[in-house]
Amino acid sequence: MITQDTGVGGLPRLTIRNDLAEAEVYLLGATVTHWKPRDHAPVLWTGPADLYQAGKPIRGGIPLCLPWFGPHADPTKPAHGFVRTRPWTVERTADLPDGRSRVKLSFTTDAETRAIWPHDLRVGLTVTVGRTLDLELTITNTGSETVLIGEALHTYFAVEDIRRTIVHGLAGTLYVDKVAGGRHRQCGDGIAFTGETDRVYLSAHDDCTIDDEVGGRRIHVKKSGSGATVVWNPWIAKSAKMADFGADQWMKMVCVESANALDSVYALPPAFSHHLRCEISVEGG
Ligand code: TA6
Repeated sequence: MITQDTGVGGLPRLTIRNDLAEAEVYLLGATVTHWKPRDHAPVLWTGPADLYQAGKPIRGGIPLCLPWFGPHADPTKPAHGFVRTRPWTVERTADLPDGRSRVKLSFTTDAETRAIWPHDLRVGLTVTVGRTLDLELTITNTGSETVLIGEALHTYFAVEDIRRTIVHGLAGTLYVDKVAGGRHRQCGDGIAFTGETDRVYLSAHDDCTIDDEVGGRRIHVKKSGSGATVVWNPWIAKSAKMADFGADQWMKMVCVESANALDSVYALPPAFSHHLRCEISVEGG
């Protein structure tokens, strides 16, 4: 069953319930804020819901970074682009014969966005909710010039304790260590967390697994159309400076983001489309 209702902060939301799972998607930025497969704990982390506000990015869930990832060279432009703070439109909803539910939302650039970024895109997000959470982000260049696109499914995963969580799948991959001034380093076998961690893994096309030891579960992240994987935990001091993060929540989350950033930013010619896909599944817990 798929309904549109009013969520936190009076914001419009799609609520999805079927025999396999439940989920919520806010029309603000087409942000998936909740996915809970039956017999599992919620998989996505979100900050204090009472802070959701139109025009502001939702802290947590799966914010969409587009048409750039990270800060813009022009500091007057919003970090991670403008798509995650704009209202999206519900195009279609459907309960599928196999028991899953699917919703499609869309966003089109307009005069306001052109004032920030003088190009035109049509963006679609298709979310399929079942034993897995499947996302497909489709970007179509509706303008007359080739554009450079950076993007990310900026996914916040819920873990019981980041200090006993390991991310696997990036062994040997080069990464940009944003905590060490952007130095390039090579990844060891697994990523353990002992402090603020903010890394962009380059030429990272492989699947990842988040091993949440205390939660007794492994979250699998499969992706295509993404050349970078971003791993982030703000740890204590940085999260304390974020009003929308929540006290002591740094322990309860890790971002593993399917992205195109730095060397995987791509050129999108007029009338061409790009698809970034991600499938999330859970084992245990
Ligand atoms: O993806 C990691 C990152 O780029 C971090 O550097 C941090 O800025 C995080 O995104 C959150 O960004 P936001 O603009 O949502 O606070």
